[in-house]
This record gives sequence, structure tokens and C-alpha cells, in this order.
Amino acid sequence: MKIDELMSGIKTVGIAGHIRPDGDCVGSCMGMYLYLSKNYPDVRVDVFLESIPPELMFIKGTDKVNSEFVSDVDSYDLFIVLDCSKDRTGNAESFFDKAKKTVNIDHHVSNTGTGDVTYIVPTASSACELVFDVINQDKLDEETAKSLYTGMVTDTGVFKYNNTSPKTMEVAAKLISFGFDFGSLIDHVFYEKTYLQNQILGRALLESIRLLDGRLIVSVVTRQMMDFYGAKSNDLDGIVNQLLLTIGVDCAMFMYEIEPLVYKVSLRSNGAVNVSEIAQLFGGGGHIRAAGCSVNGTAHDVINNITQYIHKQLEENS
Ligand SMILES: [Mn+2]
Repeated sequence: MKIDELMSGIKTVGIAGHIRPDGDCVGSCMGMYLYLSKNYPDVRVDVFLESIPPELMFIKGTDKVNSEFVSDVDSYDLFIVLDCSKDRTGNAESFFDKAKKTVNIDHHVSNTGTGDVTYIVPTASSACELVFDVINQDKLDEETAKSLYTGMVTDTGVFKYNNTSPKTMEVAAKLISFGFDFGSLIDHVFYEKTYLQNQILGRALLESIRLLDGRLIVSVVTRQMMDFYGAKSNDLDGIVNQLLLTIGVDCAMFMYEIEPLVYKVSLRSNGAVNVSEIAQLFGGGGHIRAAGCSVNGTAHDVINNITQYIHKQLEENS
């Protein structure tokens, strides 16, 4: 599928991604937007996305994104949904339904494809990698390349997760050939934390304990601590991953109090424990190496309850 082949006679294009947009969603939508606006200056291109995370606002054109989901165009000539199926586009779904022609580009296994033209590749690292496939690479420019690179970085955990393929690296190589400062870009979209986030990360690491001969690491952030730092739940993202990076640890448990005596528990494993199975026992779910659940009780009880299942698995699997 080539996007240029769908553009003849098109006067209006709408683009949308999923609700609560992430790096790949914003990167792919803005990449497509920048490509079309530059190469088809007479075509009106509108992007519909919910509010964009501040660390992604450096991407050119994000200040023009329509987050109100109100447009004077009733029926777009072409409507493109990226990084999800049309039912995850929230308030943009009605534009898709009313459009004259629809396109769906995605890399999620669960997406069976919605629209007249679909390009769904579950083995691709990101929607951005697929946008690169469908555009004419000779017409790519630096701003578009930066936008696509951003989504590849975030969806692969900086080219670390196992969705990273040789092709991913080949696409990334072509993108960085534009010469932008990819090191700063990676720090900005992936590694940088606010002072508050670093403080509470430090506190969580400082107060962590090791159990089961050092194979399990546990840390708890109480409501009191969150109030003291003024932290919100998204300020705690990534703490559990840092805990798992402790040498000798096979499983990490991070929990914070969502209301008195109710804890949100995040579990991570290097593969020695299937944490999805454990989270399911407590009404949660996830993947083998990353899962979560909410559990009632004192922190002490929650730790004891979950630890016995981790212990059991470690014994059985060793
Ligand atoms: Mn994605």
C-alpha cells in the first residue's frame, strides 16, 4: 500500500490515533500529517487526537492538533486511522464512519483491520515503522523523520523490546540520516523525569526490601508519601522497571496506595516467574513479564499474599 496512490482527487484528509495518545500514536499521526501537508499543499489535513503528552509537543504541528473533535468538514474525502482500529479513536470515530474513503494502518495483533484500505503488520515494531513503508521515502524530510523516529523509540523501549527487528533498525538508520540530534530526542521522550519523579523514584529504591533470598524485590509508596511529594500515579511510572534491574532479582513488585487499604500492584519479571498468572489470581492481568492488579489489605498483607505465589513459582521453575 502506498499513500500517494490514494491521494488523487482528495481535497480533505482526517487523521486519528487512539485515545490517551502515546509516542507511537502521536509520532505516526504527525508523521503522516507532515508528509501529506508538505507534499500536497492544496489538501486540507486535520489531525484529531486527545491532549498530547508535554514531552511530545516538540514534534512539528502538534500545536495544530484538533482535540475538540469538532470540524466544519462533515465528510472527509480520506480518513486515516493509525496505531489502533477505528473503535479506539474515541470521539474521532464518527469522522471515520462518515468519510468517503478510509485507511487503517496498525501493528497490533488484535486489530483485524477497519476501513477500505488496511495495512496491518503485527510483526512491525510500531505504527511509525509502517508509515515509513507507505510513504515515498524520497519525499521524506527531517521533521517527518523526527516524528517517526519518536514513535519507534517509545514503542521499542529505545530499540530494546523484542519487537525490534533488523528492519526496525534499517528504518531507524534511514531516519537518522537526516542528521537530527537523536540522543537528545531519546532522553527527552524516554528517559527524562521531573525532579519530583526522580525524588519519589529515589525514595522507592531507598525503601525497597529483598525477599526470597534476594530474588524478589518489593517497594511500597503510601498515600502519605504521595501527598508529601505531591505525586500523581503517573509520576510512579518506571519505578518497577528500575527495581527489576537489581542484580540477582528475578521478580519486582511495586505497589502504591490508591485509596486507604487498597493497593495498585505492578509486577515485573525477567522470565523466571509468570507474573500474569499471579496478577490473574488477584483479578488483574497482563503479560508473562509485566502484569498488574489491585489488592485490598494492609501493605504487609498484600506483600505476604502475593509473595507466596511468587515463591511457589520460583520453587517449581528452578
Ligand atoms: Mn504503537
